[in-house]
Amino acid sequence: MSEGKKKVDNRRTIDPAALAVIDKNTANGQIETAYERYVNMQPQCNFGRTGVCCRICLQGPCRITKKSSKGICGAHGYTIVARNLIRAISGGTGAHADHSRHMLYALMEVLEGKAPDYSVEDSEKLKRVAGKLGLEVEGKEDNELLEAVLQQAISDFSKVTTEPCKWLETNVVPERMEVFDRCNIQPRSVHTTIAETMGATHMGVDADPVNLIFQGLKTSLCDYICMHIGTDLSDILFGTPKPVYTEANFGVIDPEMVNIAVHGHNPLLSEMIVRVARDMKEEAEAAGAKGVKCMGICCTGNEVLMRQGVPVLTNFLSQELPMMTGAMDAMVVDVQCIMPGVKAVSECSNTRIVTTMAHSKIPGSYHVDFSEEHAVAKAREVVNLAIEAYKERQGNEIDIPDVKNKVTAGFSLEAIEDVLSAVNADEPIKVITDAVDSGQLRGVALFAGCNNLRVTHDNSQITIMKELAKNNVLMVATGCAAGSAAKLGLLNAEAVEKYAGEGLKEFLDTLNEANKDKLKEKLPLIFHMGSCVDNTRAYDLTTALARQWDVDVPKVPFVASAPEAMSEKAVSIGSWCVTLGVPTHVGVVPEVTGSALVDGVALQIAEDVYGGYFMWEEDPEKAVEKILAALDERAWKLKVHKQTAEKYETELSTGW
Ligand code: NFS
Ligand code: SF4
Repeated sequence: MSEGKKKVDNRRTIDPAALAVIDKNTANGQIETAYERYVNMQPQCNFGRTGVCCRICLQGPCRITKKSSKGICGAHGYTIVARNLIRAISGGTGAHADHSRHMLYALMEVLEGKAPDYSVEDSEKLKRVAGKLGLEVEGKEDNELLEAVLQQAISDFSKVTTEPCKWLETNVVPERMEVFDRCNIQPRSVHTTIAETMGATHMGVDADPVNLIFQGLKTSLCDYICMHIGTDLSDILFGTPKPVYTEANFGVIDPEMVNIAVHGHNPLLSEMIVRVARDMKEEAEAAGAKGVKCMGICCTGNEVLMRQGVPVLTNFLSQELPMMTGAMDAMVVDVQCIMPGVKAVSECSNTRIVTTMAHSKIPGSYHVDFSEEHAVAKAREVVNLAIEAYKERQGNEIDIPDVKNKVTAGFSLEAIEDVLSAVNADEPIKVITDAVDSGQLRGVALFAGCNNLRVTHDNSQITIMKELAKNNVLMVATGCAAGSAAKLGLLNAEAVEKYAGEGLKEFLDTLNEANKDKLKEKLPLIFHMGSCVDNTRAYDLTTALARQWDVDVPKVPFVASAPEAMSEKAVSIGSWCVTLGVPTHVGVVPEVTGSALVDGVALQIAEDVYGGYFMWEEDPEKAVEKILAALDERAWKLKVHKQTAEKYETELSTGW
C-alpha cells in the first residue's frame, strides 16, 4: 500500500465469525466481497445520497445544485426527492407483492390439484384467516374455505373499485381506517396502487411533494396488505410457527455433511429443500458424507428457522463469507437480497450457486427451474447438485470459525399469545399491557430490516438491543435484525441473564414459571417473529395491544427500529409503520435530506396526521435515547389518561 493512502477498512462488522473469515481472506489477498467493494466505492455521490438526482426522463440526470435549483423541466428539489422516495416505496411493495403473489399461485395450484407435493398444513390457521376476513367458516371444508380466502386475496391484489381492502380493514383498528379515509389514502388494491405510483411519478405528472408523499403512504399500505397476505398464506401452507430450538452462525457448518444454504425469501422452495434433504441421507452417505445439512441466510432462512428449526447461517451482509470456509456445497437462491457477488466468491470455493426462479438469475450459475408442479423432483435436483459438489471438495482446505450461539425462535403472534395465556388465559395480551401499566416494562420494540455497510455490520442492531434490554423494553425482531441477534447470542435465555434489566427479567421469569411444563427451554431475550414479510405479525401485536388498551395505535408504547436498513422493502415497511401510527427509528439516513420539506414531512408532519413518524439516527447510543423517549412519552400519556378515565369513570379513549 502506498504511503499516505487511506488504510482500507474492510473490517466493518462485529460478527466474530465474519471477521475471522475476512481477516484470513485479507491475509491471503484473495477474494473481493461487499466489505471491500464498499471501500472501493468511496466516495459515493452526494446528489444520489440526498435524493436530488432525477433520472426519470431521458433529459436527465438532473441534479439540484446552487447553480441549478430546478431540473430541466422545472421540477423543484422537493418534487425530485418525493418522486424518488415513493418510487422506492413502490419498488419495495412490488417485491413483497411478487413474493405473496407466488404464494397465492401456489395455493391456487394446490386447490386445483396441480401441486401434489404441497397441501394445507394448518387448517386451523385457514379457519382463523377466513373468520377474520368475515367469511362463513362453520361447516365448510378446507378447500371451500381456501378458495374463498384466495378469492379475497386476488381481490385485494387487483380490484379496481373503491371499497376497502379486506386485509387492511380486518387487521387494523377502525380508527386507522378513519384516518386513511380522511387523508384519502385508501388503496383500491395492491397492483393498481403500484401502477398509480409509477404513473404519478412519470415525467410531468405530480409535482406536489405532499400529494406525492401521500401517494407513497397509500402504496406503503399496499405493502402491508400484501405482506400480511404472504404471511397468512405461508402459515396456511406450511404451518404457524411455534417455539423451535437451534443454533446460529458459521459454526453450524459441518465439514462432514453436505452443506446447503437456502438464501432469499420464498418458503415455497426452501421448505421443500429442507424436507427433501432429510430424505436424501442415503444418497449423501453414498457420496461419503454423514448426511445433508440445510442452513439459512436472510429471510428464507428465517422462514425455515421459524417452522423447521433450521439453523441460521448468517444474515444479509455476510452472505458471501460462509463459502470461504471451503465447506459450503451449494447456495440455493430464490428472490431478493441476493448479492450477485456470491457468484464470484463461489468460483474460488467450490460452492454451487443454484438459482431457481425464472426472474432471478445470476450469469454463470446453475439454474434449476423450480415449479410447484414438480416441487419435490426439483428440490432433489438441487440437493443432488450439492452432493456432487461435496464429492469434488474432498481434500480441499476447510477452515470454519468455531462461532455459534443457541437460538430459540418461532414466535408467531399465536405462539406469543400461547405463552402469555399461561398467565392470563382469557386476555393473554393483558399480561403485556399490565406490565407496561405497572412500569415493569417500558414498552415494546420491534427490530426489523437489513444490514448496511454505511454503518458497522450488526453493531447498531446489537448495541440498541442490549441497551433496550437493560431498560426493560420487551423486544420482538424479524428479518436480518433478528439474524444479528441470533448470530451474536441474543436469542436465548442466557442473554436474559446477561442483558435484561430487573423489570424485563421479572416479566420473562413470570412467563417461564407459568410455562415450565410447556416450553422446552426458558424464553429468549428477544422474540423472533419471522422473516421480513412477517413484520405484519409484529404489527398484529401492536393492534392487539391497542385493542387491549382500547386506544388507537398512536397511543401504544410500541416503537419500530431498522438500525441497518438497506433495501427498498425496508423503505416501504418503514413507511407503513409510520402510516399505521408507529414511531420508527431508521439507523441509516435515507435519501430524502436533499429536501427540507420532504424530510420535515417524514420527521414531523407525519405525526400530526398519522401519529407515527420517522427518527433518523445513525448513532446507536443516541437512537436508544430517542426510542426510549418515544416509548416513555406514550406510556406516560397512557397512564395519565387511564387515571383520568378511572377517576371520572369514562372510557379510556374518550376525549383523547
Ligand atoms: Ni428485510 Fe432487508 Fe433482505 Fe430480509 Fe434481510 S436484507 S428489508 S431482512 S433478507 S428482506
Ligand atoms: Fe430532469 Fe425533469 Fe427529466 Fe427529471 S423529469 S430528468 S428533473 S427533466
